[in-house]
Formats: sequence, C-alpha cells, structure tokens
Amino acid sequence: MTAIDKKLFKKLYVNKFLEMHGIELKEGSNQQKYEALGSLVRDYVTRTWLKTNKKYNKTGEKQVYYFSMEFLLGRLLGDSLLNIGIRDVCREALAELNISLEELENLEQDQGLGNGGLGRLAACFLDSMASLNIPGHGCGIRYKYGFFEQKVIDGKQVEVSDNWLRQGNVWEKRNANKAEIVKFGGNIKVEENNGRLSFIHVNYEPVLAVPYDTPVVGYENDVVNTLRLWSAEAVSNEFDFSSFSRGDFLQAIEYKNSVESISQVLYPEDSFYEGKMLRLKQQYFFVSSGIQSIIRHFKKHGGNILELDEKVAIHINDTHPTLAIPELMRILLDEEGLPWEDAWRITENTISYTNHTILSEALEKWPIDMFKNLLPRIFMLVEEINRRYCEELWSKFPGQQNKIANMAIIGDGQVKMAHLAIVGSHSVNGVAKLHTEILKKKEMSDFYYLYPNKFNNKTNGITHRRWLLKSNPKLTKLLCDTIGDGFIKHPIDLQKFESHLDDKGILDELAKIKLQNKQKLAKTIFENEKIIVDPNSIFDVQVKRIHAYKRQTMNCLRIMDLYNKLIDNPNLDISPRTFIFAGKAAPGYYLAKNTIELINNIANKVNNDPRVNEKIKVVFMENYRVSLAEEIIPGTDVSEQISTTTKEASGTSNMKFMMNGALTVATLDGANIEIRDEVGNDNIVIFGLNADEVLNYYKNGGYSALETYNNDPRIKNILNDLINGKYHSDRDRFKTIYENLLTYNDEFFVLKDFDSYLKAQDKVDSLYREKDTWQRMCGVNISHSGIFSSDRTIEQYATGIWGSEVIYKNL
Ligand code: 26W
Repeated sequence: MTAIDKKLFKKLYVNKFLEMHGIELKEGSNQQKYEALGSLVRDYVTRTWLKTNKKYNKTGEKQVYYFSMEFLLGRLLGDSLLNIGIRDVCREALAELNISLEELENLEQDQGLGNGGLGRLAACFLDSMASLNIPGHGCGIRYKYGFFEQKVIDGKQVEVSDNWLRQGNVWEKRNANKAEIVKFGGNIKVEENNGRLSFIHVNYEPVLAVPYDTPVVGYENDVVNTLRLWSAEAVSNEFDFSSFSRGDFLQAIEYKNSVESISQVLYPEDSFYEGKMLRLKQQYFFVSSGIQSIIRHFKKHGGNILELDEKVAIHINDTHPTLAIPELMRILLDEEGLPWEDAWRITENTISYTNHTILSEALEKWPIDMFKNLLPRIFMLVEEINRRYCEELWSKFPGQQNKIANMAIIGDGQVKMAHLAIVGSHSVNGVAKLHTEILKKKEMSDFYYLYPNKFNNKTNGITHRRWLLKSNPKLTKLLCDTIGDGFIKHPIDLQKFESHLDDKGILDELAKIKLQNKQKLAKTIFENEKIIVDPNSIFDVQVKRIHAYKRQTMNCLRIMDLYNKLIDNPNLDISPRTFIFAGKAAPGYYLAKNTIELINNIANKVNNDPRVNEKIKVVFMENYRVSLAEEIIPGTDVSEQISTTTKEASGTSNMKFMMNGALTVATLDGANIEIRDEVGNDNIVIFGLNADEVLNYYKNGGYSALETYNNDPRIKNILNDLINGKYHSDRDRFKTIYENLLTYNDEFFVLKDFDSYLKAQDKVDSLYREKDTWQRMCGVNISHSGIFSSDRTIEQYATGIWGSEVIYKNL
C-alpha cells in the first residue's frame, strides 16, 4: 500500500469528513468522526483489495474458502490500521486535530457474529491467512442480530438483542450483482434424457442470497482477502418464479418475513444441539450460496470443473456447514453433468472438516422428515452417498450389522452430520493433541479405523496481531526494545525474550507494564460495574462461556471456602486477590444462568463485608465480548483454565493469557497440555484428574460425590452454604447447583478436583510473594507463546490440508 504521512492523512481525513457529513470537523460528533475515519480507511483498503483480487484471478492460485456459521470479528478499525501499517501515523495526525484515536476506536460496535471459541478462531484464521499471503476467504451469514447483549439485573442475566447494524457498518460492501438463488422445499421431478436422469426442482420457495463483503487486511503485505457474509432477501417481483406464483398480498408478506428470518439472528447455543428447522435453513442458505458463487467465479475465470479440487479448497468449521458436501455434489452432478465417481472424487478432495467438540449433546443430527421436506434434492443425494458408503462398510466389516448401523450417515430417523462430514471430506482434524487423540481412540474410533489417513491434529492458535500488538502496546514495545521487532512477522522469535529474563531491569519493566494494564482494567471495572478493586491485588480471571464443564462453580466454591476461612481467621495471611469473571450463558441453559447469579451473589456478600473486602473482591463483568477481552487479558495475573479434563477441545483464551504474561492454573485438558509442554512444569500450575482417570471414571464408575462431601468438612460447609440462605434469602435459589454436585453425582468432578484446586491456588499465593520469580514465570510464558500464534496453525492447515503454497514475502 502506498505510504502515507501525517500531513497527507490529515488532509484526506478533513476532506472525507466534510464530504460525508457536510459540516466542519469541529462541529462533528465523535460518532461522525469515527464514521469518517472508518470510511477513509475502507477507501484506502479498497484499492489493495481490488489489486489482490486481480492478482488471484491472473495467477489462478488455489483459493481457500473457510465456511463457518460464526465469525466473531470484534472491532475492525484498530486492527485494519495496524495491519496496513498506519496506526501510529493516524494516531498522531488525529491528535493534531485534537481527536483521540482510541476514543474513536472504542465507538465501533463489536461485530459479534459468533458464540465463542469456534467463531473467534475463524476470525483469527482470516487474519492469519491474509497475513501469510494465502488466498483464503471467509463464507458465512450476515446476521442482522448478532450474539445477544448481556445485561445483569439483580444478579441475573437478561438478554437484549444485539442490533449491531443500527449505526451502519462502514466495512461491508453490498454486492447485489453477485446474488444467488437458494431453493427450499418443493418436489423433485425426475426425467430421463438420453439415458441420463435429470432432477428438476419444482414448487420450491426461492430465496435471494445477497453477499456483503468485508475486506480482510493482511499485515503489511499488500494482501486484502474477503469475508463474504450472505443476507437473505425475498426474490423481487421482476424475478421469474413461475414455479412459485403467489398473487396474494398477505402471502407475499408472509413469504418476505419467512425469507428474511433466515439471516435474522445468530443461535446463541454453543454446546447444545436442537433440531430447529430455522437453523437447518440457515446452514443450507449460506452453504448453497457460497458454493454457487465459488463455482460461478471459478468458471468465469476459465476453470475446468474437473480440476476444481486443484484450484479450490473448502474448509468446514465444525459440522454446521456440512451440507457443502451434498450441495457440491448437486452442482457437479445436476448442473455440470459429471458422472458420480468424478463428482465424488472432486468433492472429497475439495472439502476438509474440523471437529471442535466431543460433547455428545452438541452433535448435529437432523430429523429425516424435516431434512427431506426442506431439502428434497439434497436428501436424495445424502441417501445415495449413504447407500454407497454402507456398501463399503459391508465389505470392510462383513456381518457386523450393529457397527454398520452405528456408522451410517442416516439412522435412527436422523441424518448424522458428523458422519457425513467425515465420509465426504479428505481431512478430519481435531484442535489440540489430546482432543485429536480422543477423537481417534474414542469418539470416532470406528471411523479412524476405516480412514486412518484422514485424521490429523491442528492445534489452535490466536492472532498475535490483535491479542498482543494491538491489545497490549506497552508489552509489545518492551519486546521490540529488547529483542527487536522480528517476532512480529515470526512470532516464534518471542523465544529470544527468554534469555533476557535474568535481567532485573526487564523483570521490573514487566511488573510495571502489568500494573499499568491492571490500573486500566480497574478503571473499566469501576466505570462498568461500580466496584473498586485494588490493582496491587492478584487479578485472577475466568472469562469464557458459562458452562458446567468449564467449572465456574468450582471457582465459586473456592471463593466461598476462602471467605469462610477469612471470617474464621481475619489474620489469615493471603495475598489480596480480585476474582474476575465474565461470560454469557445460553438463554435456555438454566444451570449456567444460575451460576451467573451465584457469582453475583457471592460478589455482593464479599464486597460488602468489611471483614474481608480489603483482601478479596469478586467482580462479574457484564457483556463479555471480543473488545472486553482485549481489555481484560493484558491486565490479568492468573488465568483460570479449569475445565474437566477431556471436555475442553482446545481452549484459545489460555493462549491469549500466556502471550500477555499471565500465569495459568490449569487441568491437563485441551491445549493446556501443550502450553505446559512449552513452558515446563515450573511455569504453570497444574492440578486435577488426568484424562485417563476421568475416562476411567466415566467408563467404570467408582466416584462418589457424596463420599467426598462426607469426608471433607470444607466441602460440606460450602455446599451447605449454597442452600442455607447465606448467599440468597431464597434458600432454594442455588439448589440446582447443589443437586448437580451432590444428588446427581457431580458429572464434572468439581468436588473430586476441589482439594487439588485449592492446593494449586495456595501455590499461586506463595509464588506471587516472590516478585522476581513471578515476573520470570510470566516472561517465560510470553517467550513460549509464539507457537500459539494462529500463523503457525494456518501454515499447518495450508501445507497439511489445503495444499496451498505458503509464501513468506517478507522473509
Ligand atoms: C449445535 C450448537 C453448537 C454450536 C457451536 C455446538 C457446538 C458449537 C461449537 C463447536 C462450540 C465451540 O465453540 N467449541 C470450541 O471451539 C474452540 C475452537 O476450536 C475450542 O478452543 C474450544 O475448546 C471449544 O469448546
């Protein structure tokens, strides 16, 4: 991109403002100033965007399409400026106009089109693909309402719709000329022409899919890729839909509403599958429009359909876009006229699949009737895929009827999306070593036996550009001053920092930066939650979706235990701690919502008790989202990664925290294991059951929560506190939590791991007293975090799955 200096920037900005708003800059509101800046940056990016697309068309490089129902981008202005390489110029130029860049950046609404880990991973991957010069694009849904906004009222979560487009969205470009039609319902007429059957879809409901494109800017490399999000609209009257003629006005309105509902709202569940027709509609809607537009583009630029798999890779983010498999088959067979064998080979070679969870309640299985009525042609194709695949199974496992029934794509009245995804793609990966091992040895072992070469691991990563350079400028500066800026392009070079950790001056600097970040966070906590916290206390943080397996309850129980200890012994010698929580519960998940209420009630009690509130404070921060995470993570001392071992596929906030110099308290779950392997046992605090122990209990039983309760007076006391009115005047308020732990035998081993968890926290307390040792540990974590950059992950996907060339232009 052409370099820009302060003077030129100022001039362009002032002009842009005038042109957009028709008033002088000094008369404008901050919102108007933000809009002008966003628009200027977009114009600036657009030229490179065009150039990148031209280059892709000319070179015919393999294009990667990352299909995901969720993209949790957060804000874009700061990161775009950073990646273009003009954030400093922009900050200085604006300062001369008496405008604070940070204030304008904070006005941007988060683009919250995702639930959590899976959606944020997709956003980090887009950033890394662009930054590594990989022609990689996102494909998803432009939800009118993103992930709900969380309000906390009387300690309880209340959901408010996220009308993120209210003030417009400067980043997106509507491309009505690239719209596609997606067909729902109706019937399939089969005709025979010259010995070949053709399948004609009649009486269907047509939906217009309009793409909105957002530029994805690579880091200082003149690459701008595309995130294409589809919006559902009624097909206009000009469109000839004779097979769908509805004269009636009311029916027309009904049709319009039903169509628009498709891209209306993001489903707020991230661990529980419900067979909702609208979700199936959403899935086919974006997958069909995405694949149609890929093929249209491919053919327009002279591509030979038989070579599609050499020029296009389609990645499906969990099973949500699995309909890409039958949809691609439909186009290759029905529209391109290929024989089944060719179509199948191309489809399998083109598509690859990532699994993100082993929770069985999250597996998508659609009722056959719903599937068939909504997608009649796609269902026929899935039946045929299943028929051929079962034939293969019969020859591999003769006589093993049960096994074959379990492995089939269609069975028990359902279409099993994970099975279809495995069968129809050439690669199946897990997201951390342990997770992949569990898939291979346990959850998907029959499939692994059948297709050993499809299975592979790609440990998750995070973009260090957003999660270090942008969110922690002070630490970034220290790193640049100490080891140079090479780590920005090669994050693995962060390792060089380790040799400086014997330098007392560096350790003091680390401590100073952390304190400054904590002061900033303390200010935000006060502004948002009206709670005063002490930046000199340990900031102990658990931020993530609220879920039983993530065990926020275990964190609560140890605070309740500590509170009891402090009341019993006011002189108890502990390092003061501030316990910070944030996270959303799925609206229908009672236990998770109840956990939020428990946290808030503990906070209320503890924070208002003068006997303890010099030593401990509890904060629940409302409305966790990407932009809030960017504030919390740099100001964290202790990162709580305490899921029941085997349940957290990977985790990614664990990586963000270590990169920002927090010490991790963790179970040996997901990527925590790999973090431990990187930093060594001395620089992380591990506790709890290991995977074999957990799996063994699940398989053979032998754990009694009641026994643990009876043998441990601490546990007895705090569990009783849950139901004796101490934390709520209504004694039944937290009964569900109590019963889950005791009556239903504590599915997630909270009580079993409790003692080990307390010991881990005692260790944290004593480590924190040795200031230099502590800072050294934080430094080791930073030094070893480079491997968890999503640049490493994406390079592994590109070379190991997609077959794309990875060119380091700046080597
Ligand atoms: C059908 C409802 C539904 C929706 C989303 C079920 C499951 C999901 C996702 C797979 C849940 C998710 O976000 N999983 C998380 O993915 C991250 C990225 O790989 C991992 O780091 C987390 O461990 C995993 O929980």
